Amino acid sequence: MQQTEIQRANQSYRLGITITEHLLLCEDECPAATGQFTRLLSELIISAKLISREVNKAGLADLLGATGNVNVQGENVRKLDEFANQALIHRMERSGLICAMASEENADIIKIPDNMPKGNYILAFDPLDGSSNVDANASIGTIFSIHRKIEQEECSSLNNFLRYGYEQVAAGYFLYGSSTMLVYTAGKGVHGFTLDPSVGEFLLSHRSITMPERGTIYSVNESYTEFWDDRTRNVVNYFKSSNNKRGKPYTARYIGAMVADFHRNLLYGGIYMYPADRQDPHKPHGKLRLLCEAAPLAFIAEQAGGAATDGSQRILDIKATELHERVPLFIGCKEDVAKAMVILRGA
Ligand code: AHM
Ligand code: MG
Repeated sequence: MQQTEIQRANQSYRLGITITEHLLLCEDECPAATGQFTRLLSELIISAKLISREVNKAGLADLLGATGNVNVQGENVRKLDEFANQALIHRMERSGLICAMASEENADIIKIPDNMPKGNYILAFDPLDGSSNVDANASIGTIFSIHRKIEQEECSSLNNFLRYGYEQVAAGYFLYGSSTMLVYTAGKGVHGFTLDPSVGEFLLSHRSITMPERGTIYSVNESYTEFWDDRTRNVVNYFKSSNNKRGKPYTARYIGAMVADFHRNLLYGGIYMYPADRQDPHKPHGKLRLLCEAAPLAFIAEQAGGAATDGSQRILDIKATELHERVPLFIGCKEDVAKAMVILRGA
């Protein structure tokens, strides 16, 4: 009898293939592997477990609310943003695996202290994406993107970060939702792991995730409609209309935490959009950061058979020109993203 995807996922879960076993198996398949990448992911996993623990008890431990500080993006920093950022920086700077880091919360490159060993990886992360949801107990996440250091560059060189998305070695996210999940790609498909709190391990729950060619969900903050240009309005209208290829309106779903919106669309099929906002001087290129949000999710989307564009080009083909560069983002099922692009180009 043929097993369904869900049956296979359940079986792996019960048999308990841990993320570490999975990474070691992948290492075996790659003769050039040194084990550094496995160690790097393990460090990220420990940071995420710490963050997940704090997220789970946030309401009890005075971890809700804002710190009173404003970050480089002009956004209010919440206590959990700060905790997540510190947890990641603290672990990664001691790991001996990282050359330099960039966080959504820090204006500049985060250098590894002189007395710490350095590695060959460049890490960019959004420590707590969608953190405005925290106080309402809705899903949030951590996004990460990994590049190799450029050989001839100093660790702290900005050039290590100003790269094309297609150069990423790996990318992923941790989703702190009804359960905590890790979804990642190292360029050989997309795999999902669910944290089993009873054993404290991430177990393989979603092997080789693939998106459908066309989705049924559109996710966008429609309250900004009046700030979009006509073509962007046309894109959203297409998904809402019965005259689309689906023959009926797509379902609207918007959590306001991209990791959660993206994750649902990855599994169910759909498109997430954060367009440029011509009238807000802070968002002429949308809100989302290329290096720590758009590029890593674009890598995952493509590896799962989906696509991601800024409206004129593939996200992974954009070379960053500044650390906190923002890009409009249309990401999801291949056909839906292609259709959005056709409309945005005015074709
Ligand atoms: P953040 O990283 O500061 O949380 O901002 C990114 C988030 C996305 O996760 C989310 O989709 C979007 O901002 C929501 O913004 P808006 O409230 O403008 O719709
Ligand atoms: Mg974010």
